[in-house]
Amino acid sequence: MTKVITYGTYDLLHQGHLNLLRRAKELGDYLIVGVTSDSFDRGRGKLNVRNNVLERVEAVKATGYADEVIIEDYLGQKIDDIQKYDVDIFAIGSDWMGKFDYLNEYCKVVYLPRTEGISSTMLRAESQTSYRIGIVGSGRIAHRFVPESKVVNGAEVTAVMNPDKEKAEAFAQMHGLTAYTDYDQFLQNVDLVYVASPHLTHYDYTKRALLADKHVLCEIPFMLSKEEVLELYRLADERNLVLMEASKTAYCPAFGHIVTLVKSGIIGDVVDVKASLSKMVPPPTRELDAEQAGGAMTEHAPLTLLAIIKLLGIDWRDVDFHSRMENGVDIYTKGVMNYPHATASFTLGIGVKTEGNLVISGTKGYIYVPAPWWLTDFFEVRYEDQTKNKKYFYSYDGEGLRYEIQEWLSIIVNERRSCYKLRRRESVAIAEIIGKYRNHENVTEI
Ligand code: C2G
Repeated sequence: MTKVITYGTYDLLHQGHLNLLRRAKELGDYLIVGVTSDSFDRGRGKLNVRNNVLERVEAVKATGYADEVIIEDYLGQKIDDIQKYDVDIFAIGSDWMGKFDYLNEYCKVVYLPRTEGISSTMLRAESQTSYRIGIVGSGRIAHRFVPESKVVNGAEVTAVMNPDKEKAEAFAQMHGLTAYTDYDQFLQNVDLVYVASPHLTHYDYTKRALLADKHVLCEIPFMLSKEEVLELYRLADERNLVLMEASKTAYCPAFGHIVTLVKSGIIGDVVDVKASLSKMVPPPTRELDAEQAGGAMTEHAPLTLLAIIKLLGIDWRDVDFHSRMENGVDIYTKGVMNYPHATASFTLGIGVKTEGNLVISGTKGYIYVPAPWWLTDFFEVRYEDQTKNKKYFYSYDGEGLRYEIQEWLSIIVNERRSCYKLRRRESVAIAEIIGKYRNHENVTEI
């Protein structure tokens, strides 16, 4: 008996898949089809898959070509499967030509002709509303946003707005967009607004975008006080709009997994969270400019507070800050937060260098996430008995902004108002702590 194996996502199963499965089946007597798991696809950068794994398995079964369906869940599994199932032929579409030659060591590799003119990507695009995204601001993060948005279905950046005409035009030319210097005009020509402008302008640009009935994704620091966040969420609610904080770590798969592992108790009760983030910035730059709300706290607190608040919650009891100041900005701030049964600290530097890691300590063990923990792709769960330690690896694709863009669009399309990965009340708590610091509450200069 000749055994054939083939793999795929089989999202929105179409004629191309049917042809492939038929041809694969014709190569032998018994066909095994490996359907990718949802997390495997996310891990290899396929973020837009519509059908979940059960639906995809059902669709493959319904074709009648598969004698057996298995789930593909990890890199390297093909080699295991071929040996485990005693496979004679590995078949795959010609779009993968050459990519699986390494399997020749285990069985025969056949590249079957791909069906032209149809693909899951095409079908997803056809059935999806496409949104015109406008970017406010043209700085570093805005530059990264454009290529990242290209891998998310339904997102098309079409416009940029900067009151500085030269900057707006240079950015637009570089990315093939329309440049605007007038915000109202810009708002009339986009569906969604990504606010990536200087800190002190976030509130105003976001508010005006909401008043113009646009969904908004706003960069960190989201808002600089609790009151501002509450007001804007209220406004978004009244107008049935999505307002989301662009705290990219919150939406990245590995960070989400840390949170769920901790919540499921693998390190016992969490007693301490220590999060650090330091990036040296050479002057002159807005990060070192007091007039532009520069400083380690406004630059880096949003991500470290995200970790603390996701892990310990919003019911902290008190917070105090210790800052080293230079020319009116904190080049280093250490904050200590107390919870009824836990404590947390964050260490932030823009003119002081320190290790930027995250350590979550519990009654049974701890989780160590090395620097740069905010671009999470690896972490380790450690115990007293080191033989129980476990390392977790993930891919962190591109600049990592694709995860938040994907989430933003999915909330809009599915008519939800907020996202469990970063709840509104958590955004409010983060802004509240930043607001306290800016009001000089419990701040000691060192
Ligand atoms: N296919 C095809 N013609 C199309 C579209 C897809 O022949 N128009 C084939 C692909 O070449 C692949 C199979 O159908 O052999 C499944 O395609 P996808 O669902 O896109 O999955 P893919 O990402 O190619 O899975 O481990 C996963 C596999 O390595 C690849």
